[in-house]
Amino acid sequence: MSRNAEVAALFEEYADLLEAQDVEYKPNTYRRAAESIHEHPTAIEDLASEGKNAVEALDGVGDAISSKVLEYIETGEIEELEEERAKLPVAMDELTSVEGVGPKTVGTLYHELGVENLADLEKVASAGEIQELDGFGVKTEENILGGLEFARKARERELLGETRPLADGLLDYLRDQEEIESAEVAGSIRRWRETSGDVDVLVSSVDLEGAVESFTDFERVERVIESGENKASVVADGIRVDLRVVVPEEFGSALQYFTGSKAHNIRFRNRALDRDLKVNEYGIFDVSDIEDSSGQRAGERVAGETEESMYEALDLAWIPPELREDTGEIDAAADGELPDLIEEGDVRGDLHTHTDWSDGSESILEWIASAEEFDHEYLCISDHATGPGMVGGVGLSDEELTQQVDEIREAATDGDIEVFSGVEANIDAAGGLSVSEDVLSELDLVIASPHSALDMDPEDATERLVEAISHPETDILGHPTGRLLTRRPGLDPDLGAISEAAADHDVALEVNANPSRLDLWGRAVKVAVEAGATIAINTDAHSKNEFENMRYGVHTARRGWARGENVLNTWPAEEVAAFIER
Ligand code: DGT
Ligand code: CA
Ligand code: CA
Ligand code: ZN
Repeated sequence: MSRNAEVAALFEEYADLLEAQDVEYKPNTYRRAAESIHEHPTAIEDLASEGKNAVEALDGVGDAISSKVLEYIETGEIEELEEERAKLPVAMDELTSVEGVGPKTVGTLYHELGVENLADLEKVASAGEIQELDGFGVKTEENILGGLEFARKARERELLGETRPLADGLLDYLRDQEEIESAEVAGSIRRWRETSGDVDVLVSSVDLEGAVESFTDFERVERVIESGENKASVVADGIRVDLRVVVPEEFGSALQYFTGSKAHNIRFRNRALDRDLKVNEYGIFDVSDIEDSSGQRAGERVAGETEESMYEALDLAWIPPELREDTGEIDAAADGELPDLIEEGDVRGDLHTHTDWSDGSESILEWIASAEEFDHEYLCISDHATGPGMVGGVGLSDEELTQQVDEIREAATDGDIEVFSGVEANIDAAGGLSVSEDVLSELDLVIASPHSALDMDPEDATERLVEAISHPETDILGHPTGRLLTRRPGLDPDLGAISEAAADHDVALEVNANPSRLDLWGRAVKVAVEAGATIAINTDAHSKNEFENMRYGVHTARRGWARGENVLNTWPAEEVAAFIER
């Protein structure tokens, strides 16, 4: 594991501390460096061991910052950061995680009210002390209280982008153990829900205790919370993981039960009761001959070894875990009307990506090669345009965009892959786009995304997004709500209204596959698909490894009942070209 994220977080903190004290320019310099270090594929400690020049070669990293990197790797501390921390001794990361609280607010709240952490913030906000401050008002205080509530709930859940890789690593390890016959992740992660309370893992074995022991021996386990003869709970990578071990004959029934969701299981169980069957984690039992049906394992067992047998016993087709949210999947399975869901292998390209022309890490040529390596048939380069929400000179001007189109078209002639030249334009508060019509019409593909004013009320947000969709040049509405999971809620538009507008204007609605966004999400995708809108699943990749995030988008679209044909980037390149031309 490289230490890039750790070093980047320190520079972020440093930038915030400076900004809180009204230092100009410098904060953005440090933020840019933090991002560049974070995104860089080489471990920062390896670069540091090569010497100062190797660190300084990173984008946005100059003399002062590279010295601090070396200082930190060598001594474990950055003196200037320690000085700033002493001037402003606050839990910066914690406080700024509250929507509506930026570094400057943190500075003011510390100096005026002595707020150092979330508990302090909660106290002064509920006591009405914030609205009394100069430049703050009742509305600001309300926003902070709302942000606190959201942050409190969010802190209890982990991103799928953290839990899924942990589960994958654990499953690989468990499946290698001699005494373990099969292993699966269950719970919300198997359903690909965007956040999870914990990781639930199920294994089958005839040696229950041996399997529990293998589990607690997993190298990423930091702490064993409890361990019994057929179950255990541990903390691994800072995340709670629950294990259940069952005998092989019960694997299917236990998997069905522990996959959930709870609402799905309740409907499943009620359907069983209608048929005089009893369902539990040990199987399905025929209780038609038994008068007192309360006995735990009474009745003849009719299913349980496989999950398919469980559904079959209730005259149902096997239901993909992503659909198990009680939104009509049981009726659809009974009627043979489950959708033929999109699969990871259906995806042919990625239509929202960034190069080093804005805040991505690779040049146009490198980026095209990376997409080819990833076996994409096509790629859209859609760097940020300047405009509302873009800070620190990240976005491209009209003139730069015009230059970039030429470079992309030139670069694209060499490779085997179709390259669309695009832009990610910013949607302003009124729904207008931050790029001139002339330039937009020169580009192959226009993504319109909200990056600012993300706390407007639902009616205004709907109007704003419908306006952006109605723009004649818009092809894709990018991360439609701008939400950041566990960090900020984003816009809350009328999903039916934006879906209808998208269908009318031949604009695709994005499922942004970045695991911090997953925007749109399952329920929203279902609304969009039902309204006849087209979906685009894009990674918004800024560096090569982020191409891998496509799978989170695909499974999110599956949660929205999307078929391959509903998704623009499963279509052949010519059909995509035709869609964005009209
Ligand atoms: P999470 O962890 O909050 O993201 O959500 P889940 O769905 O993973 O829930 P969790 O970990 O509490 O339980 C895992 C699964 O076990 C759940 O999806 C369904 C099943 N389950 C747990 N408790 C009950 C229950 O009381 N009744 C039924 N029918 N199923 C349950
Ligand atoms: Ca769970
Ligand atoms: Ca659990
Ligand atoms: Zn964006």
